[in-house]
Amino acid sequence: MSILVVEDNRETRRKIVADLKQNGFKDAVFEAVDGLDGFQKASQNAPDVILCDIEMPRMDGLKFLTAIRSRTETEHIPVLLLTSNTSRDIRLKGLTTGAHDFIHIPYDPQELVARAKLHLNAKRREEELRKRNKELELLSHKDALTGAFNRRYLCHILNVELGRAARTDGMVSVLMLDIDHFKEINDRFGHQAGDLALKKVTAEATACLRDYDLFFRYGGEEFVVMLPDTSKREALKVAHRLCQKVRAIAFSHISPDLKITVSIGVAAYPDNDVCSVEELLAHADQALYQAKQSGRDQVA
Ligand code: GH3
Ligand code: MG
Ligand code: MG
Ligand code: MG
Ligand code: MG
Repeated sequence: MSILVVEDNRETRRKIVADLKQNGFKDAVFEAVDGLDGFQKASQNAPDVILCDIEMPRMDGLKFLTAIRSRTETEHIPVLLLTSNTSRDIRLKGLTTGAHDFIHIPYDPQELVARAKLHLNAKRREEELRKRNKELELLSHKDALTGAFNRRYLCHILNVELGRAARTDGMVSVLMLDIDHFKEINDRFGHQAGDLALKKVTAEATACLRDYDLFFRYGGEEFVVMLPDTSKREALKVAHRLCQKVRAIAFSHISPDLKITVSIGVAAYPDNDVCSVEELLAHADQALYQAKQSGRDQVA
């Protein structure tokens, strides 16, 4: 945790820094001599709390605040404005520009430290929440068993991708995979072996796709691959490669007889003349049905 003190009055600045250092912020206090200096230091170090004077040369406290709030790296940092005989007008401007608090100069050292700690803790809690929200958001996109993205995320992201392709005259392809005779695999080797097969297929497929291709668990033993910027020709190649990869998966620790294969249906925008996610997936599903009808372990 670090505090930045932005104050052009040398005496006030030194005193604040000394008070903070004596009260739990020993190696964590930085100083800046005016708004511009403060803005540069805040941009470099992203301190946890900023104490900032209002009247300063080069860049005053309100301009400093505006600048801090306009950058993603610094927008959440609590700023406490130092006010001496500041007008009500300026104080209101400070609040509406994003100041968290005011400290009246001359200040009470204990109160100054207490306020700094209050805002530090609040910021820490906020950061924790933001982090957890991000983790939850990511989790809400994933399937619990395989770690693949889930169907909800597929609908969202494929819609985004299809929109982009339509706007930019681009392409997007999808593969729909279904494990062949999976019911038999469960029946012969047990449900746990079936679960493992689902995880293995996910791991193998994810490993052989490009970074910007996404792998989804669509339902039970069905998966979808989204291939941005990919023609149907290219998508067919990817599908054949996936078929081969799955065929080669060994489950020797379960049984040498456990082998899995997949059937894959391919569809592409604009090839299939589709306007919606539903239509694109329906085409892939029809192709998958053909692959199944033609004997499984193949691409259509
Ligand atoms: P096909 O080649 O026509 O696709 O035959 P299939 O047996 O794979 O298809 P079917 O739809 O008859 O059976 C799918 C099976 O997948 C049935 C279901 O119990 C199993 N399944 C679905 N989700 C899971 C899961 O999470 N774990 C396990 N182990 N099995 C699952
Ligand atoms: Mg000043
Ligand atoms: Mg199925
Ligand atoms: Mg089926
Ligand atoms: Mg199946």
